[in-house]
Amino acid sequence: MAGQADPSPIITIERHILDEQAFHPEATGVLTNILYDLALAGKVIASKTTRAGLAEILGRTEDVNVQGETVLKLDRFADLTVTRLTDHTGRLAGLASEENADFLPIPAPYPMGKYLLVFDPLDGSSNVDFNMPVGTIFGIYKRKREGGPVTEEEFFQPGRNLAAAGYIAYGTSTMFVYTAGHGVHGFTLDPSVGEFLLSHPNIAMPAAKYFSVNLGYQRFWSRGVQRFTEYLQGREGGVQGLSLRYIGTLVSDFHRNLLAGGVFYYPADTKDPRTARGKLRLLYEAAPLAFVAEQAGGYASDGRGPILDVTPSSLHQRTPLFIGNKDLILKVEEFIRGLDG
Ligand code: P6P
Repeated sequence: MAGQADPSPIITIERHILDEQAFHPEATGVLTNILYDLALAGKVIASKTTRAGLAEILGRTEDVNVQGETVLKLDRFADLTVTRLTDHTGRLAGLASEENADFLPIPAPYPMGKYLLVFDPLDGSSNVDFNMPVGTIFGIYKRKREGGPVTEEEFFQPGRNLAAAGYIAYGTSTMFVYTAGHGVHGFTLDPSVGEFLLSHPNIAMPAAKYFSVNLGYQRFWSRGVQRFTEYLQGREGGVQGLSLRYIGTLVSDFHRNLLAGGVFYYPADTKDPRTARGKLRLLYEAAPLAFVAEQAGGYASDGRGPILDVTPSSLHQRTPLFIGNKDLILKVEEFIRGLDG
């Protein structure tokens, strides 16, 4: 009927997170507020990434981070944005970022909270110079202890302990995707009102359409991973009809596979001693996305077992990562068990 109002409700991320809180009777609203803070950080970072070429924010700083990578101006901007929006609120006891060698305790005189934030402020940042999509990944843990100064080992928790996790994808639109243990929900930023609006409620990973891997490194993989790759390409009884899509930003490759169905993997390889255990980091990349994947009916493995069951022993520990449709990720575990011993 002409002029009939759209009956579907407009649900902002604030509204949705508050409704989510109902699932957690013990919730005090603190976790909710941390997610608000991260959504705001996403808006601020999006405002820079979508006009990086104009904002004099491209290019490199003089610094090299703990990964041995030159810190880009946008990395630093994203890291400071998340830190400055979360370190004084009394909700966190500490933050661990890809950009900093050590965790950041909450600076005096700010009050200490009961949660820990782990994050990669700008995943895929080297792609910004070429106008490719990038993202922010976050995970939120409860402290292991009540009160007192935070210690590094409080961050060494398996992903199974995550209270919430998600990412912000800065692409053709800006999306905030999160789970607090009751499904995965996606919000799209409406820049005209500056709000994230619910656009993808209860995301469930469909059957696989894509596989995402840097085939340029194929010769450096184990036999089991090479056999898995042949399987995905349809050889020797393998899967038929998968397309290869590889953006080179974990968040973007994961997000497409979450919505369209598929697997992403970055295996251990022999190309560089630094990637002998894989390139991606367990604490603030693999584990948060593994939580999202499992909540959407998928699965994430280090090639031997669930990523969510691995307890980190250092902040920047790397891990092989196989993530996406559960049937296919279980298949790579089978090939690795059978061929790599
Ligand atoms: P490669 C980006 O630098 C990143 O950390 C992830 O976002 C991405 O999945 C991976 O590295 C790409 O690595 O070796 O294929 O360029």
